[in-house]
Amino acid sequence: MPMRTTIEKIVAKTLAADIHTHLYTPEFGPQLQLWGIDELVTYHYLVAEQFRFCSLKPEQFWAMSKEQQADHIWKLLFVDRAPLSEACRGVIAVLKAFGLNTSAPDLKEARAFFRAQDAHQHIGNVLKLAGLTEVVMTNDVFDPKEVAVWESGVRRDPQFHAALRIDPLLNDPAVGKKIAADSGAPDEVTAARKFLDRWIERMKPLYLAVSLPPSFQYPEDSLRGRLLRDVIFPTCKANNLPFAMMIGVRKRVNPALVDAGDSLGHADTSVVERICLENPDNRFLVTMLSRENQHELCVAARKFSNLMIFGCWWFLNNPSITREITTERIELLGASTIPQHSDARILEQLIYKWAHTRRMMVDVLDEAYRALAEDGRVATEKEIQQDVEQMFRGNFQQWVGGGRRNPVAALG
Ligand code: RAT
Ligand code: ZN
Repeated sequence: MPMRTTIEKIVAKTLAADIHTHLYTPEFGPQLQLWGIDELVTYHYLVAEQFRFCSLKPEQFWAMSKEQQADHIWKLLFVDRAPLSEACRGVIAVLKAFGLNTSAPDLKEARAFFRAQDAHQHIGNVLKLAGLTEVVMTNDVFDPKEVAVWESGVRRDPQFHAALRIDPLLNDPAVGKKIAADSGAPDEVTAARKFLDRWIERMKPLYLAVSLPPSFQYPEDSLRGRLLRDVIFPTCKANNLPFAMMIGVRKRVNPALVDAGDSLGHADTSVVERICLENPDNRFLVTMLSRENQHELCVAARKFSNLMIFGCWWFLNNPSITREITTERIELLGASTIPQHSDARILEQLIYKWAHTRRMMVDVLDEAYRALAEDGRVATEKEIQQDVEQMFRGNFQQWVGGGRRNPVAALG
């Protein structure tokens, strides 16, 4: 069988684990568990794009109901013109996957289709279509909607893992003070430690996570610096949990756009190196948002085997860029990376985001194994299978599975 056909077959049939999503099960309630055509079409990536093609003011857009927003975006981005962007093509790919009209003049047919689905069965179908074994949620313990669900003792779906997300604690000094005041603890550090211990016990997360600005520094004489050193790293170590750092987001550069108003910036990769060096017994999962950080991050992972790079995050999740970054990672790190996560916020996005990842992986691996063959070694089908399994699921399982791991000893 020609090599590309073998790679296509393996990539298509190898199941993946999705290490970072914003998805929930129905038990979390309709405000958190998003699915269906109106949510798909009003995805915040598309909210940002529709402002490129009309003169609506943000306040006029937000004044519309969800259905009105979806109708408006559908007409503007999908009917009046070809839906060219990555986020637009994603909606088209989802419609196609369910046999729905991708050139529909309106959303009637799609609405009827999604309304007719049983929520639990639909989740199963979507995971199957996306080729996934499991997904990791993003559980914000500072969101009262989530807190209420967790405190009610929510039933855990084994395919949906928790990740304890702590952005407000690390990015807003007022939050640390409030936790201390609420708990009567003498200081933020003591209060935060107790707070996290309680949530780890309740949530049983696979990892702790934070998103950080490009200006992120460590060590630093700030509350964030102290919390990282005295609370986060020791807590993760004591509980044998990785710490995920998602670095490079500039929040609300255009606040009126809400979630669609965030941007990115080049961050300092030496901070990641320092953290890995000073905490050799901790495991770190790192993704960076700026394309300009990617090469440095690969080199950092060659130096520190407690660093696992994951995903082409958010604005990077476009085929031209994922291809470049994944090629670079494989050239520098072999299969010792987690090439992609979906970041899906709406259930059915799993279908297109993973289809696009698989398409990209075939191209990247085809080139990599072809180069290897030209240099004198034809990889066997078994070897290709092993690499794809490691990148799609093995690195995830070992990294979050509690075991100290070393995918490939530091490469020098
Ligand atoms: O990709 C996104 O949807 C962003 O809005 C963020 O949620 C980002 O992925 C994050 O996890 O902070
Ligand atoms: Zn995310």
